Amino acid sequence: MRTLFRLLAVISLAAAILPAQAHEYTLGNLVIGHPWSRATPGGAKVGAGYLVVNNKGTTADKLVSATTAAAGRVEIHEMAMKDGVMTMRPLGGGLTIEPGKSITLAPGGFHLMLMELKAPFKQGDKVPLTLVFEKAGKIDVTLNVEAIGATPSGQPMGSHAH
Ligand SMILES: [Cu+2]
Repeated sequence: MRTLFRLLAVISLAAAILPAQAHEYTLGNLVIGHPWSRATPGGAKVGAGYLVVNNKGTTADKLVSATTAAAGRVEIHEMAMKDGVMTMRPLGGGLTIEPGKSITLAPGGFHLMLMELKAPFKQGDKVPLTLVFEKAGKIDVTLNVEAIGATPSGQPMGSHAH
């Protein structure tokens, strides 16, 4: 009884120490780190999805698509400077993750574009998202919705011209 009590105390302590928003998923050789999104301003019909995929395997894999009940469709986008202007384009062929490498989807770079949002994202929301990889298959993850303008990398956010 006493041991059980102590165990429970340890578990609740661990839960208190771990940052609430750190979460990761493993799918075969892929490790998906901290999927997150930003709260959307009122009336916005698009949101974004950010995460890190680390390929611990020996062959390349590819993020080919994603779906969510929270949006009509999801596109994989790349954002880059072109002639001094931030532009964005869908990556029709998906996003390759080389073996031993990781790719980061983050503000100002690659991101998932959630189109036709059913409702605005509010800080603290948990948005279910299914990622589809060419080889590893499908996995359900949760996007943690953070504040509008949240930038974990500390980089200023580029304009998101949709
Ligand atoms: Cu986009």
